[in-house]
Amino acid sequence: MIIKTVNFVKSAVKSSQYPEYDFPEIAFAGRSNVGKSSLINTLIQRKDMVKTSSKPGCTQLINFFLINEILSFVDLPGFGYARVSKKIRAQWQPMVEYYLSLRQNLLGLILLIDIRRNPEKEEFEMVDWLEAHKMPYLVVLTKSDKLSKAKQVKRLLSICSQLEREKNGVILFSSKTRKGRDVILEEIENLTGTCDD
Ligand SMILES: Nc1nc2c(ncn2[C@@H]2O[C@H](COP(=O)(O)OP(=O)(O)OP(=O)(O)O)[C@@H](O)[C@H]2O)c(=O)[nH]1
Ligand SMILES: [Mg+2]
Repeated sequence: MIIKTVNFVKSAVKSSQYPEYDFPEIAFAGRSNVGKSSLINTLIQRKDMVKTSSKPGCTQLINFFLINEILSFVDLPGFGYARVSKKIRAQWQPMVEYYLSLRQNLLGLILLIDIRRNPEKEEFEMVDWLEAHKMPYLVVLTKSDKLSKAKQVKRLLSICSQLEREKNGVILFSSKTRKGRDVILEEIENLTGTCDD
């Protein structure tokens, strides 16, 4: 898939604020600071279309982007960041849960996991939810540039076995080197049936 145009559509907290279009939609989810916004920037080849930060908790709203005027990407607020206040955390969880359960045009989800961390309760819960709802998903291991090639493979196999997932459903990625970008775009194209011509 070649990305020709990218438009930021809007930010939303509740369902009445979601864009009304029904283009196929792909959501990006994962722990805070895992690299969701950086992954989207890498896919769309814009340095800072989506705001990123070294401090966790950067994305606090659901952000919608329209790709090639036919496909929607959604940057979700990250889960599992302990340092935000209880009140904010209490708002985030339902925000993401409502989105996942309400959004009719959601076709698939990309679950990001830092290659150096093992999946925890939140990731297992997300996978259980996706399986229960038969929602197609891809697991992307981010920040692979932080490890040697040999370690990357070791971590890939370990995370696959923890998630009981086949190797080809888990992708090594780095927003620094852009490793994995083409594979992810191909998977999105397969899932949504969108292409550039
Ligand atoms: N080395 C390396 N750093 C990365 C990579 N991806 C993201 N980062 C860094 O990790 C930090 C967090 O990245 P973001 O993309 O803002 O993470 P996020 O998941 O959107 O975070 P929240 O919006 O807080 O949920 C930033 O400092 C990024 O530069 C990567 O592939 N390699
Ligand atoms: Mg973000």
